[in-house]
Amino acid sequence: MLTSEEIHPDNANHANSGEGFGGNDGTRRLQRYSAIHSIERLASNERDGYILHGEQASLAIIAHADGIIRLKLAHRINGAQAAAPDLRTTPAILDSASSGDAISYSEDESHYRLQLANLSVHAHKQSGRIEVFGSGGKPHKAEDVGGGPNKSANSENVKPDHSGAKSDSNQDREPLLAFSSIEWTGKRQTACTIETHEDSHYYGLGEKTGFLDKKGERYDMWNSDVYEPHVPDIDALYQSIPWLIHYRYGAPASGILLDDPGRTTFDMRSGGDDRIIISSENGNLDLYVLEGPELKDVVKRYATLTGRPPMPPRWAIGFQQSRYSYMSQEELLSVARTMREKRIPCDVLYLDIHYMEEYKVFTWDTERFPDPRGMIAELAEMGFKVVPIVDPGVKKDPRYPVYAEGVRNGHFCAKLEGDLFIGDVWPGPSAFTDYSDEAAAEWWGDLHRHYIDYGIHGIWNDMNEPSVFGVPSKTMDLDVVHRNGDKPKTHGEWHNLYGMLMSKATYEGMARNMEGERPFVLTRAGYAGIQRYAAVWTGDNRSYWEHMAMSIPMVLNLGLSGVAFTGPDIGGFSHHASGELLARWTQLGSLYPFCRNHSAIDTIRQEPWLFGERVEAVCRDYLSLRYKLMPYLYSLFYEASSAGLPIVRPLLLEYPQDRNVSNLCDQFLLGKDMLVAPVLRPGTPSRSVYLPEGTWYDYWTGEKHEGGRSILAETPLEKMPIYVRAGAIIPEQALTQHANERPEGPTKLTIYSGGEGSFSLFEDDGLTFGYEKGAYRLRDFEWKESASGRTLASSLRNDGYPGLSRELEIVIEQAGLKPASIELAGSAEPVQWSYDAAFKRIRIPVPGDGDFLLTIKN
Ligand code: MIG
Repeated sequence: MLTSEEIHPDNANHANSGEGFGGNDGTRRLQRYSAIHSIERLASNERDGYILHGEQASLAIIAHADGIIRLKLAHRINGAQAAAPDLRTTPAILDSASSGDAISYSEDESHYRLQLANLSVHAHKQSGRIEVFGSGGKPHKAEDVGGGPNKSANSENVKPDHSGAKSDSNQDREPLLAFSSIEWTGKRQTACTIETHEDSHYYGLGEKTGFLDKKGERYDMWNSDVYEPHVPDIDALYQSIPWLIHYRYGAPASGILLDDPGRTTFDMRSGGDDRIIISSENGNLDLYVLEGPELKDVVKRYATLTGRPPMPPRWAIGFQQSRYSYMSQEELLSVARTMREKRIPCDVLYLDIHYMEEYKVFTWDTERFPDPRGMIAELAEMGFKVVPIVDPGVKKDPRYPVYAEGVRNGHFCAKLEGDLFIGDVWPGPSAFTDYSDEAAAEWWGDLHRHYIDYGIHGIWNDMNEPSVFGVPSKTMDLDVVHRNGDKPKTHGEWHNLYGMLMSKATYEGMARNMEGERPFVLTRAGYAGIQRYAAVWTGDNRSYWEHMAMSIPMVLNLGLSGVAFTGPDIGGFSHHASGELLARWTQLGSLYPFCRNHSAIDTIRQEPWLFGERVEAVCRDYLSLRYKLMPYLYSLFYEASSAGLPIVRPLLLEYPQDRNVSNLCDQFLLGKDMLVAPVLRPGTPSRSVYLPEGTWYDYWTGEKHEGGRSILAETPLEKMPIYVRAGAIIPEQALTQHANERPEGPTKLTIYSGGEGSFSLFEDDGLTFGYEKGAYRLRDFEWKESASGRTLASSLRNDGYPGLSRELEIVIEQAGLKPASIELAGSAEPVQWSYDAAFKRIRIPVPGDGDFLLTIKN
């Protein structure tokens, strides 16, 4: 427990001095990348680029991919000639990112100018100031919704500059970003200052505490096992995604990735309101600048740079129940039976550390779990999957085959001199696999055959920051060497990659050994690109109302940072849940991409039925809602996997012109058309909900609301407000108890009239990688309204999965008066539709065969 002694006036090193390494505190020997004296074309690189040479350093500027430019600093220590810059990337960056544009170069008295297809870079010779310009593409119209002064730049003036000529044709517009100084200390630490604006907003940065907009905050990137409560002071959690989105109303959005898996800092505080300072302890200023113009474009480009998530098996999208720990086979089976008896839909049960013998990974405690094979088979009969925890620490025990084999084959992390790194974790002194080494990673991956043989297809990676007990650093020694092929890295340089490389080895090993089935991996630690291998849960939160509220901005910013498949421990991990908290958190969690109830040893149990019938009913109803919405959710997972968009979104992503939503994070969108407004405090009979422009319907009652304003929603315990945008097309199915149970009847497509919209429905076997080779069905639906009538067009974009039922039940809500007629183009039979006058609802069964056009005549 810390006391006020911490803030003793004599204690000089107060944390809020906020200095990045580049802070101008005058005490450090700062070097500047200032005057640029020459430019040189990058030789022998697949991508086009130039190097700017300054007094103390050189800066390589490389066209990385469409709309993405890379800036990499190369130091020149003690004035020596800089070596050719090493342009190899970390595993965060996809090899397949398309090769960059050709760069043309020109120069005048003041500037070196580099022109790509869209982006351009101007380097000021004298000051070294680097400006990156976008294509000049106009973003959304800058509109004032709901008032507020429009201080933004007038984007009408923005003109594209493809001249590359000497005239300063960019003078009349603002750069996307300007690097006003790049500095480093004598210790190799670097910092760069980026000029922004008073009215700049910042998003992304992965998994951080705080609100949606990171303005005024300062965060470290250093994967940390933080059991202390997750409060605003905590500047680093389990994930480090050094990715920041810059946004101003009316101006093009942009993003910056600092690809450095060592300790880095993003400081939006110490430089004042109009600059950010990004620093790297190891001196790796390896920056990617991504252009918009829209926020969505920035997010999509980030996905082309670092990867999109693969489709999870459908069961992994179902509800999951966990506990630290289910202590025996009987206990796990009884949780499963209770779920089914009580009709609480559920797909996955977890095994935390007690399933192992002495916490040795790839073993079973045969006293607690005498017949794991029988147990898993019985659970499978009931429609449950089992996901066991696998930590990185391998118990140091010469009789333990995993340890013995790892040592013999040199798979574990070691110091340069050869000593194994041994750290204390659950099993006691343990070795840690060096996942940067190909052979070691493959060995680890294949060890998972052990689990697959028992019928296990999902793995939970924990403690992979890595967390180490009893040492001040709380992690692996920084001088441990990761072999990484021919480019060894110290742990200090690659710390933030450890967890991701573990999950990569796990995912790939599982995929190799599962005969075409898609594995599920859940991880606590990660780095940029983690979405390619694992879902992310947000670690050891507590059963605090505040932590439930904070899960929203966390999940939203993770989504803006490439990680779509994410969610917190529902009900809270440590501390003790109350029934009301569990009810509210289950409502909220039922619409998060990752939906798992988990709690810690020694806390009150929090399975959905433990707080009386009323809470149980709330949990049942909302988890059932999740399963009814499975076609919607599953299609959103496909959108994440194919387009790189998040599943839950801040309103800002869909309404970037709306000045009321820049920091709105007590409500969110599921997909683009469903607005979710959870209750985040106890005893709350009503809450205010902000509806953006357009018409919205209460999902529960059908009540119509005009947007662009806040409304007050009644919130008895049974109700979490949900609204649907007019024009939305929402697919649903009949309730099932798990995700692989076949729903009865046709897929229901509900259309909310009064606006226009579209939806792409994705369907496949939910299980295999077949979809990567075209074994899926993708149907695009489009709803249009005009004075003479309304139409629903369906077009089959891909028809690679013939096994599926094609039938649809189309339901048009708020349909107005009874239509004169309804026709289905191409169908000889008259359409058998019905009209419910009380609800103004039309129902139309459609055989759904391929393309069709449904016309509703007024
Ligand atoms: O607390 O394996 O975040 O979900 O139940 C130490 C036991 C270790 C931390 C994880 C938590 C898990 C627990 N683990």
